[in-house]
Amino acid sequence: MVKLTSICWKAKKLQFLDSLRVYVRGGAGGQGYPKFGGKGGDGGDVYVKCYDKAKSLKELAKRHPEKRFIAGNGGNSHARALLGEKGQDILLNVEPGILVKNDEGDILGSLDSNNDKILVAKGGAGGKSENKFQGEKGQSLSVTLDLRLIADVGLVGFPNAGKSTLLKAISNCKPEIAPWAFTTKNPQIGIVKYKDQRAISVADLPGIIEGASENIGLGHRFLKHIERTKLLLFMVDVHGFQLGLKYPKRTAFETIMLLNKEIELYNPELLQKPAILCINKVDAETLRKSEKEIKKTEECLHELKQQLANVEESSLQLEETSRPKTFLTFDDTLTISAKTSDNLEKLKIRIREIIDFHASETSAMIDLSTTRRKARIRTYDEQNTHQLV
Ligand SMILES: Nc1nc2c(ncn2[C@@H]2O[C@H](COP(=O)(O)OP(=O)(O)OP(=O)(O)O)[C@@H](O)[C@H]2O)c(=O)[nH]1
Ligand SMILES: [Mg+2]
Repeated sequence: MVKLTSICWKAKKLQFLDSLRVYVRGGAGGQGYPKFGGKGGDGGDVYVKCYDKAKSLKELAKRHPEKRFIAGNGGNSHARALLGEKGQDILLNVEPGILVKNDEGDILGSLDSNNDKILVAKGGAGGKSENKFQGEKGQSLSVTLDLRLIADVGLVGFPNAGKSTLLKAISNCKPEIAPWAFTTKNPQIGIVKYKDQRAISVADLPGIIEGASENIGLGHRFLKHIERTKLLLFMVDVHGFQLGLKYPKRTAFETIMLLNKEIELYNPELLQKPAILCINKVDAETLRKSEKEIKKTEECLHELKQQLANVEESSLQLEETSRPKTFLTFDDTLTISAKTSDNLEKLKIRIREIIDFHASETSAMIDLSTTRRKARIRTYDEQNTHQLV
């Protein structure tokens, strides 16, 4: 694989926060009253709860720069009130799509639907005869709130392929579009509406280039956001891509292989997802192009079609390290012009059909993950809770 180590395209200021580590601690249990057998109150618990109107992780970090969430201590038992009060719980509201992990990397739970909750730090038991009337400490740990966007379709492609142009053309989203690489620095979601009110969400992701696994470009940082999509939409510029004069010119076929390789390096399971290939910039005649330009596009398209007809053999032209071990299989391949909206109605229909076709498989997987998730969600008393953000 060609190393592009001399460049670092990392965005200086990433506006978007998709991972936040916070410290959580349950409250301490209150002291018991040995003389009359009085019990101290239990310490409050810390929960993370999915709330679809919750502020973003970035907002949460801004409002709580100390990133510490500590529940209230249980009340002591005393002669006038032998049962100490329970400490105040903390409820940390987060947006859907958050995975909660501890520092060992264990997943404590996944918060996808409104009101899903996870107990992250239990309060200590109040003082009673079993603990010699000494209130116990609450659990304390650091957890990472890791956002994985929930969208039906993920747009995957080299920079400049026209992903944002497509999103703008088919959805309500108004992403930035520019004729240079890495215009999109943060994922954005647009909603595609159909005449019968069906809505499909599409996530535009920052462009990926070869070497992303070595953190070239924006690296693999955003690939986690395609993990939960139902369909991957690969976009390639029919003319290929070149980052700059110092870098190799990649044909459209090579960009497909390199995307295939980068995804394989990130998580080979993602190659099994339903996928569509969009060959972009095959423009309608409305874009007054010179004869030479039209001829060039035709030649590129012809070459690409031949290569796609025999992927394995064609991939031999790539350096061995850039060649994927497992090839993507596309449910459909379409030529489009995102700029002139050519073939986009057909693309919208195919997106929907392919998602629906794979729906039974997907819903089986969702059922499984829901069962697992539900097993992790503890019920608790909504009273006595301090709601956060
Ligand atoms: N001729 C032509 N140009 C297009 C088409 N689609 C996009 N472009 C142009 O290609 C350039 C890049 O488009 P973007 O939509 O910003 O590309 P992107 O894939 O989102 O790029 P990054 O955000 O950098 O990853 C812009 O100048 C677009 O106008 C198309 O169908 N035909
Ligand atoms: Mg873009």
